[in-house]
Amino acid sequence: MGRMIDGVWVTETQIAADPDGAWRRAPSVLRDWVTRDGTRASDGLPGAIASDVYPAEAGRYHLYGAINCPWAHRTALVRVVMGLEDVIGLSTCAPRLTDQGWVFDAVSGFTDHLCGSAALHELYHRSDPGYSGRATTPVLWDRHREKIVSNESADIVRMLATQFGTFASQDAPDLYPCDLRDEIDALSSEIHDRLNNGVYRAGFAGTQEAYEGATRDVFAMLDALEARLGSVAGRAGHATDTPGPFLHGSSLTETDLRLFPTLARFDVAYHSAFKCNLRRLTDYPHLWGYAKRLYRHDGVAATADFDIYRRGYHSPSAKRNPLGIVPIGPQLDWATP
Ligand SMILES: N[C@@H](CCC(=O)N[C@@H](CS)C(=O)NCC(=O)O)C(=O)O
Repeated sequence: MGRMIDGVWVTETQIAADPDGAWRRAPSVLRDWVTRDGTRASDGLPGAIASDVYPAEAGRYHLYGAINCPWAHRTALVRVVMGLEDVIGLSTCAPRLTDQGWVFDAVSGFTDHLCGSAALHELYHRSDPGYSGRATTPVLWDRHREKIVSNESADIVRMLATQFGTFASQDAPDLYPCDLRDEIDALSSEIHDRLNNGVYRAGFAGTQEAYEGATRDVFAMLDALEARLGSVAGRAGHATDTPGPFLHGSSLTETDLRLFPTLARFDVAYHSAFKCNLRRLTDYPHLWGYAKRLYRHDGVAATADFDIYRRGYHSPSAKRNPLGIVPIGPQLDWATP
């Protein structure tokens, strides 16, 4: 692993926990926007944090991700669910972090077929030769200006869900409908803090106390989601009396696509590699059924690779898995309803 300092890659040997033992995710710093017409005022986007805006165009933008990265996964999911595969290109880094961070590897088929980079940090440098910060996936790249538009997955999800409507498939869902926006924002943010990022706080914790706090958060959130999916009461205030099949009722939304990557990795990776082991996803009947339903949604299965998750999260790590031994299970049946 490493980071960029003044445009130069510097290797690091360990992920640092804070002195209190808690692990804190560094905030994303590249947060410009693609908007429908290239203007700042665009429906669906949060306040004007962007210093620059770009117009939505077919063939102009390219996503960089990694199969094992859950943040990249959510952007890949929105891309397929909206039918934007021919509009926004995709290059995938090799599914392992090296001392050069994320790298490409032609031999195993993970190439940057747009810019021909050997490592993702080269793109950060190309975008801004003075960049300082982490070189994370996902990245939304503008081919015209040769710049990174954004390296924040939540923003990329929102842009793809709301600003590319002209180019999306005719039956693309409205992933951020006006009447559910407050509810979507509130639930997505809670899931982010307690679960999406909670598993990392558990896995990278530097003390017993920090680990226990994070793990209890993870399971409190899973318990709440199980109850929500299983009862009408969980959706109080929403104008439907039919539970599910999605978190906000009958239609698929951003929140579902932000949750799925964490559920997909839970039993094969987080349960053992991050010690999130009070329960398994398969112990939650509603959540497990819901996760499998999402998996069967058009295009979703092709974005998931459980074997890569299992091997990636159990790769050698001085702190968590010094011998690099990879568990052989569990074997899960995602395909059967
Ligand atoms: N806030 C970012 C976080 C992305 C992130 O942490 N990605 C991880 C991979 S799962 C990464 O690239 N880590 C490398 C690093 O931190 O140097 C987002 O949601 O887009």
